[in-house]
Amino acid sequence: MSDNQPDDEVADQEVVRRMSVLTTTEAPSPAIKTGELTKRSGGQIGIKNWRKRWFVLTSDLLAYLDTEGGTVKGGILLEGATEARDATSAESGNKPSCFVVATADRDFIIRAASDDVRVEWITAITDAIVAIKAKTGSTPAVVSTPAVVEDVVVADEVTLVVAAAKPDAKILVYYWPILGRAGSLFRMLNEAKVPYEHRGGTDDAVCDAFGGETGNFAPPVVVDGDFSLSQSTACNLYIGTKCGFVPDSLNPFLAAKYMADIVDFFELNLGKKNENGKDLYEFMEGGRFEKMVASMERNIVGPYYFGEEKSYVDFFLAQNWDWAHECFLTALQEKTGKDYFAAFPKIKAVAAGIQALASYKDLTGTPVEGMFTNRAEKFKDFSINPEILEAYSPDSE
Ligand SMILES: N[C@@H](CCC(=O)N[C@@H](CS)C(=O)NCC(=O)O)C(=O)O
Repeated sequence: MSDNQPDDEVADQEVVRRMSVLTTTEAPSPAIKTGELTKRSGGQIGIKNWRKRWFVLTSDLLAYLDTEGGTVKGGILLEGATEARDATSAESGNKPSCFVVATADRDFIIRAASDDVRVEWITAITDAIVAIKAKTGSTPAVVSTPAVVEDVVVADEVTLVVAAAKPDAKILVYYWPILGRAGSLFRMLNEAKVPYEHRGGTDDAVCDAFGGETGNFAPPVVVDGDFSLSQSTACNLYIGTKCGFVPDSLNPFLAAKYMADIVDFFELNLGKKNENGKDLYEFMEGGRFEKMVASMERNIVGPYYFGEEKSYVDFFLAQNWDWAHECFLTALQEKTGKDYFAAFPKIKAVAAGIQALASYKDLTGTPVEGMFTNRAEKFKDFSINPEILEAYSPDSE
């Protein structure tokens, strides 16, 4: 059964009735197991939300409440449940310790705090389902199908739906044979060991800039089954989500903002001001560079953008960092002897954290194998013109 249905979390009357019986003294069906778990809801407009819920398992019900002793948000009448089992990585979005409770109507995806806790819940729910079947000999009945969507979600643990129309299709990344704007995509796919194929920027008429009529203008373009998209920020969000670089602490609205900040700084400011020595000098030394970097620094919790776990935003920052350094910042720093990011340890730590990944050094399978051992050759078209560096001063043109 698929779980791609609008979510709900408006408790069915029968769930509430059974829960209220449970809380009375003459409870015929005491709780077998209780505890906090995180439940994935099948939200609207492609957004899946993960919410912490207090779960109560009885002999005939798995109910979930907003808090322990709080309001019943929904539940599964176990006579309608078919099984409890480990979730596949597609179902969990690569989150660890997830399990599925399947019913005739939908699959509930639930995350436990550890694999051991997951086993405990699967065992307890399975025992309850088996006991009901033994008693009634029943086949699954239609269960609670609440009709109303729960309150509008504000970013507690949100994951985009990345289920493509053909979930088993290999991801295609169309880009030139360099890391460039697709670098974070290749790095995330490599790190998560998600199979993909690199194709050239002009292949398959996938971009409108090169003969296509797809609505995707320029590389990078990601094609996943019947779904495709371009723009490095959007591709980064899609591939990052697909690869599971979505820590629980990630706020998707802030993630979008951070990626836009990164593009503004690296592409639209740093990447434009480096076209002549005077502008570059004014940008780097006149206060604007520091102001922009300081602002980005304030957004990083540390050691990564959203805390302990790395997210797709961190890969995006690292890629822009690498590109700017390879193209001109390293050369500028060598010329002036300055470390322009010395006062910004958090940004440095994000870049260093991504660069420290084993997959970062091993680019096997990407279009750019050997890039770091042959930097001058790979970057010769992108490196800053030495004359601009020579003219790096307040009064030259
Ligand atoms: N804003 C777009 C820019 C895309 C872009 O400029 N792609 C370059 C390669 S990095 C390209 O090949 N453009 C072809 C063109 O504009 O005709 C993004 O971030 O993906």
